[in-house]
Formats: sequence, structure tokens, C-alpha cells
Amino acid sequence: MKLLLLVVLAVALTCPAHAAETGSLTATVSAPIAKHKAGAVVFVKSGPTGAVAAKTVQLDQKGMVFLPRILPIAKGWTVEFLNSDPVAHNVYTIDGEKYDLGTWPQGQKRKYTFSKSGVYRQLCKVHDDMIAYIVVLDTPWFATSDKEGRVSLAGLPPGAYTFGVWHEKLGAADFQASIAAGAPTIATIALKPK
Ligand SMILES: [Cu+2]
Repeated sequence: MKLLLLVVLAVALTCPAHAAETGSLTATVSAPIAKHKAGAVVFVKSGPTGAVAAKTVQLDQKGMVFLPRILPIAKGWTVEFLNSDPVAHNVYTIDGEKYDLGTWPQGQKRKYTFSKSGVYRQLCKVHDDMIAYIVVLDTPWFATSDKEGRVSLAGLPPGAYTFGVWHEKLGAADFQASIAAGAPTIATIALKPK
């Protein structure tokens, strides 16, 4: 009986399914006003580093708004700007690399590759109330909180991290957490007025 127990224990300890190489962060965002729980960008500020693979993501102009309003990307990624509205829209920013991609009609698209990190207010010269935020990060690991304030970052190498938080209207202190392989590290993020 004792021998059987030892064998079972040995198998459990060496089972490859228990030897995941990466970990994750699962955080819950709170805010003074419930609707502000959404749209918090959580990202790795310092800690283990990882290679960023080139990627193209889309930002649409639809119903007279930019969609999505909050778009986190990694430095080196390309954003493809669409226009799904039956009116001409423009795409420009006064931040970072300061581009103006011009004004174009429905159905056409133009691209821009971001080579400098930072927050870009994405604007339209035709409609001055239109705005989105492209948050260009120096890490491959980031995510945006949903309506319930839930956000998770997966595929993190185990180690000690400092995480940053960006929000359009609110702020939160950077926080430290250690990530282990397998089970997620749980965190809470309290957004407060900047
Ligand atoms: Cu517009």
C-alpha cells in the first residue's frame, strides 16, 4: 500500500501536464464610476522580456466613432485604418511621431507602422469630437479590461514583474507581482482620479 502511494506521488510530480512553462496575471479593475472599469490597459513595465512579433491590427471609423476607442499595440506593429462610414474621415495625431494619413472615403484603408512607444491621441480633422487612443508599448504582454473590469495577461515567463496601468480618464499606481508557471497570479487594480 505504501509503495503504491509512492508510485502515484512520483507520477503526479513528473507529469508533463503539471510543468507549464509560462504563467499569467488575472486582475480585477475597480473605479469610482462603474463604467470606467473598462478600457484600462495593463502591461508589463519591467521584468522578463520577450520578442515582439510583427502584427497588423485594425482601427475602424464606424458610426462616427473610432473602433476600438482604446487600442494597445506593441512597438513595431502596424495599424490598418478603415473607414466604414458613408462620409470621408481623416486620420492624424499630434503625439509621438505626428502623422497625418489624409482624408479618404468609405471602403478605403491606409496603414501606419508605429516605431516609437507612447500614447497617441487618434484624431479626425473632419470631425473634431472623434478620438481614440493608441497605446504603443515596449512589451509583447498587455491587455485591456472589459466592462466588468476583468483583464488577464497570458504567456508570461516566470519571474518578478512591475506592471503598469494606463486609463483614458483615471490612473493607478504601478504594481509588482511575481509570476509562476501554471496557476495565475491574482491582482486587484484600483483606478483613481489622475
Ligand atoms: Cu471623422
